[in-house]
Amino acid sequence: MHFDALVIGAGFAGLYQLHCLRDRLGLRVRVLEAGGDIGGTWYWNRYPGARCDSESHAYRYFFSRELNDEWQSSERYPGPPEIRAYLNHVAAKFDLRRDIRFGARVTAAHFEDAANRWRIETESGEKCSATYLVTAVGCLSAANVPAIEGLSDFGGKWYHTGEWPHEGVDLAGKRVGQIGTGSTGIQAAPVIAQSAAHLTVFQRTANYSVPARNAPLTPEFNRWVRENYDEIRETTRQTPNGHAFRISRRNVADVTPEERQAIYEAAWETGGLQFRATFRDLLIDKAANDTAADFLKARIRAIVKDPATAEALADINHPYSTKRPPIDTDYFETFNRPNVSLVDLRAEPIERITPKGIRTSNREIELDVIVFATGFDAMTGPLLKMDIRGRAGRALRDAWKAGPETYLGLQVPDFPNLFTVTGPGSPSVLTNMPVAIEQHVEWITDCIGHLRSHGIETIEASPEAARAWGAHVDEAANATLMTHAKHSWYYGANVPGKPRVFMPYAGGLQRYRKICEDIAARGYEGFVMDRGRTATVALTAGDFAGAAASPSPGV
Ligand code: NA7
Repeated sequence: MHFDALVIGAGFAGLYQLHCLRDRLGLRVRVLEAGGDIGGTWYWNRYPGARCDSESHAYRYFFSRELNDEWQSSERYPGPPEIRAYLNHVAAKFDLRRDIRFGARVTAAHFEDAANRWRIETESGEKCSATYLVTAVGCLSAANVPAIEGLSDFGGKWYHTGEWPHEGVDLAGKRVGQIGTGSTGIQAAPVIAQSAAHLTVFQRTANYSVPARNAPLTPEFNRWVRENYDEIRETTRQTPNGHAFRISRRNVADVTPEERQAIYEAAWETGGLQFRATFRDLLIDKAANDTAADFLKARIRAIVKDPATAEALADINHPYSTKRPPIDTDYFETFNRPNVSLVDLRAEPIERITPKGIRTSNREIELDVIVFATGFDAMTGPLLKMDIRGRAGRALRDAWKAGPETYLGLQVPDFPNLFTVTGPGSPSVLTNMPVAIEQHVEWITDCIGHLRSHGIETIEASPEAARAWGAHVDEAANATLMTHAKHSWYYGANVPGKPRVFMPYAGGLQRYRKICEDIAARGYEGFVMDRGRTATVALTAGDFAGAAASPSPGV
């Protein structure tokens, strides 16, 4: 069967892309989704304590005021069931389900040069073709289970948080080992500890965390959200990270140490990701960052009663927020429970998994269940899991051998009519995702609309533009302190053998939006339309609005 557009994935991105292409452009669209229902990352992430770190009033679509008015969030941060309920509401309102096939995992997508179309195949052998291929596969959807020797011999059960069984896991009375202390592990540990007989947390890298301070939302707050739709929407568009809070304009050095302490204390009480919005220079000036880092480390030492555990938890050696900053509910407090212990893997690394548990260099810890909160093959992983081939059979896996090469994170040279929503090289994971998703989906929709109204068959990134953009992505990252945390999934460092390239665009979503708009307004500069018929425009990193000159990192 042939479609105008084939969309892979039915999360926030895929649903909105379907709506835009079908209902605004009138295209024949099919969505293929590997999961059994809509939700994307929230279909899979059902681990204990799972919750979105963006606040409910911003973690939503903004394309429809009516939709905003209809939806009531129940808590400050939405949990997976509420996000799925929201997306179900969206799907029903815009009648989206009829064009989505579930349980359809795309395994291959090959571009056929002669016909200018994509040929797509699913795991079950289903085949179809499409003029445009849009990947809406999410950035954090390829689970990373580390290859620790002995896992297959383990006598208990093991789970990755990102592929948690939908029926739940009964941890009551169980000895649970949790590997990983990123955002996920920090959310999961306090909840697992409540039911497990004993929880052992295996920490390789200590992490900062700020209390989330989740709470029920009042009817007054929900009314405020309805009444201030325009302002909230505008804020998410003006900030570098797409959240509904603004980043302070002051620098750390603008205030006295006492004032600074009071500001941090107030932010700690408010809770959430906005802690990093307290000063504008936290991510660009190491001395400024040190003040936040010291404050947060002091909090850990004040909360955790056992001095050795407190020291291991506070022994953090990357600047604050240079890895994805977690927020938590009672994470550090959890280590005061009698049934929780911490294993510092820097002092005693894991040697192997045994039939009975985990053996470190010092001892064997017996376990009934191992929880891998070990993250994802981020950003490129979900794309490279599929066999995507562009012109002349060129594999994306080969094109990206040395790291992802994209133009704006939207297109790849030699892969015509392939659009990657929140692809590598776009702000994506450094933002409140739905806002970045909306921007991408709308840009892609406008672009496809332009192609159709101008009788253009194909569009692809020019190699020169992709090279220039890659240089600019580097430049934007280098203008921040994120280069101090090279051991992060932003750099692909969590997956052995993955190229070490800073993947998201750190120049800020508001700046990125402007760059994308300007490029479209200049006739899609840097893109090649109907290759062979048009000339390419050579670009350099300097063409992108001098973003590195006044860094405003989108994190
Ligand atoms: P992250 O942030 O990648 O965290 C994974 C954690 O697992 C982190 O603490 C890792 O330590 C640890 N890890 C990974 N592999 C191992 C091995 N082999 N041994 C011990 N520890 C290991 O993933 P999350 O799921 O927490 O968060 C991902 C994003 O989802 C999050 O940022 C939000 O955007 C939503 P490391 O730091 O690599 O030393």
